Amino acid sequence: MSEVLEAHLWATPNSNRVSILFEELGLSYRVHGVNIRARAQFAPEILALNPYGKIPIVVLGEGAARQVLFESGAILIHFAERHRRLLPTEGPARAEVLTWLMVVLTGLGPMMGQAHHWTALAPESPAAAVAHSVALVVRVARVLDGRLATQRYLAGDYSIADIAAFPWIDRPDWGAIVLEDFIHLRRWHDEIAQRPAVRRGMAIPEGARLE
Ligand SMILES: N[C@@H](CCC(=O)N[C@@H](CS)C(=O)NCC(=O)O)C(=O)O
Repeated sequence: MSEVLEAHLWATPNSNRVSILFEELGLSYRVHGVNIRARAQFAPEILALNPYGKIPIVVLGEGAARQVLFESGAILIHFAERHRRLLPTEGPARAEVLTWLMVVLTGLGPMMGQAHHWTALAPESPAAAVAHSVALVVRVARVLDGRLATQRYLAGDYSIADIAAFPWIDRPDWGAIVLEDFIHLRRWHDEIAQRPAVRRGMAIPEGARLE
């Protein structure tokens, strides 16, 4: 019997990191939808898995071997190590992937999330908050664009750094940017968007919408 693998996800960029990862690795997993617009992330059963009340969450194994993982970066690293794919196992190549993964985890996702909040979700959009959050998105987008001017992927071969970045770059409007202003980032985006596993991963959970 195959090992239990469950993912608590919604149609969000951090969830899509995990669905793309699992699709790239060819894993069989069960998806549980957590509609964050309906505040389902604060249901007791979700808080019991992740006290932070955030998705993605992954449950692996059962009984004494059951393990709950949250934080998309930790999930990406755990499964890449376990399957020895999408992350070099040692040396400078591994450090390079982790370096760009950290840029994406700490600089891209949170800044785009803040920009999306101030430009689209908040009841008010104070000019200073909009300018500050969008400037930080532009700053990191320029860094990624510069990197991709000389590299096909963010760090060596296609890796978990690319998987972490893609679902955010696929939603440029959240950061009030247009990919036409970042031609190398756009080239990278358009190539990754063609990957069958990425297409499948971006459509999970099936039917989920972030409204
Ligand atoms: N650092 C976390 C961030 C997770 C996160 O913020 N997830 C969003 C969806 S993309 C969420 O759960 N939002 C609902 C909330 O914060 O209440 C990660 O990388 O997994």
